Amino acid sequence: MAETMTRRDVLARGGAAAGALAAMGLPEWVLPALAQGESLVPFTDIPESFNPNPNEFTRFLDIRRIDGPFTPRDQFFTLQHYGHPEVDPAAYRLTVTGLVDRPLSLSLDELRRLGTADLVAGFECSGNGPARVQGLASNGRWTGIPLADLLARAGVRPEAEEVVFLGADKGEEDVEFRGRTFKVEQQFGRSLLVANAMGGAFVAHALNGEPLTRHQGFPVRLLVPGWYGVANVKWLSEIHVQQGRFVGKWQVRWYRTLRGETIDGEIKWQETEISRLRLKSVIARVTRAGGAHRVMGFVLNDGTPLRSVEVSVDDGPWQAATLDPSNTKYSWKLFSWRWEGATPGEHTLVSRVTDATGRVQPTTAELESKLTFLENNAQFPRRLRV
Ligand SMILES: Nc1nc2c(c(=O)[nH]1)N[C@H]1C(S)=C(S)[C@@H](COP(=O)(O)O)O[C@H]1N2
Ligand SMILES: [Mo]
Repeated sequence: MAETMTRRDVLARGGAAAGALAAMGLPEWVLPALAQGESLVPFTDIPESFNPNPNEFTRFLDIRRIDGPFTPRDQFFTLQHYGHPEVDPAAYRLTVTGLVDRPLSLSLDELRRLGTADLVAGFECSGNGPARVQGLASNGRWTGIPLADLLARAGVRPEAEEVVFLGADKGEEDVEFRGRTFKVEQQFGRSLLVANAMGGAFVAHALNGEPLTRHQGFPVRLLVPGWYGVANVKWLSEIHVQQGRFVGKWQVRWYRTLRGETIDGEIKWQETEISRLRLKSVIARVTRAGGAHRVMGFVLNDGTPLRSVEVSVDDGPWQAATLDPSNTKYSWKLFSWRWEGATPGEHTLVSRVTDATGRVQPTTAELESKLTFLENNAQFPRRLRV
């Protein structure tokens, strides 16, 4: 039985289309853009319960819709902890405070005038993984000002150690201390060492050439290229330069990894903060045009050049995929692979990426000693039916 369906078939069936998609194992929300004569090969591994809009503030990217380098603004994944604050653009100020020679208070107009640089950056949430069909990932072209330029205007004092980024969003938090719990209001906050803040972080007011959406942090957000999403503080309201470490909940408690490393036969347990993106590749979409199949996907990493992306079918040999020429250092890196001689039936496809330093994307088994679920960059086998 031919299990593929062209876009025209789906449209022609009108109201029946959603039912037809569901019968094929595709949830109703998917209708990817397809080229003329191209049809989508359905994945059979998408959990029935998978819901790309679990609540009004959260949105997953349907990775089967990826058909170009930039995620459209209305599809860009969205995740946050306190909902979406309303920020009045007329009253908005970004302040730079603390250990600086010249504290700043900038209006949105001033930031737009200063911020004319572009940065292409893709990222994922550190909680992304197979259960979310890897939909907590996106790639955008951001416009704004390099943080180093902003900090140079303010003049960072030599004794400064950290730069703290505070969002306009806040909520009540339980702060536990030796058996006692205090309820206090907290702003979303993250910090970077001064060296990391100066090394490529970016203050953006636009995504793909248009003002940020409320979902993506309107009017202004931070981007730390090559880092997990949590570093990219949205609705940015204050940049505070300080001595001493910032130890807020979202920095050192909620976003942590506990993993064991075997050294000389002994296991050592380590807790680390979530920082740079771990090397990951994902097969996102498989299409058929004529007799040929095309497998495409994306890689996320910390900006280290890549050595290879490979695809294996049904546990067969690794075969080299082609990286897209549109890829840049901090973008996600699109890849494609031509699948010759696909036979009708169920198949398993998996990709694996290796970077120039020799790091290889691990298997799920190789991540066994990671006890917490964040930073799951394991290879992601996909089931599909040809
Ligand atoms: N102010 C603020 N910024 C935030 C968050 C938040 O809760 N509040 N969540 C972070 C997390 S965990 C992620 S994964 C990214 C998601 O960014 P996006 O919604 O633009 O995809 O925003 C980050 N920035
Ligand atoms: Mo996240």
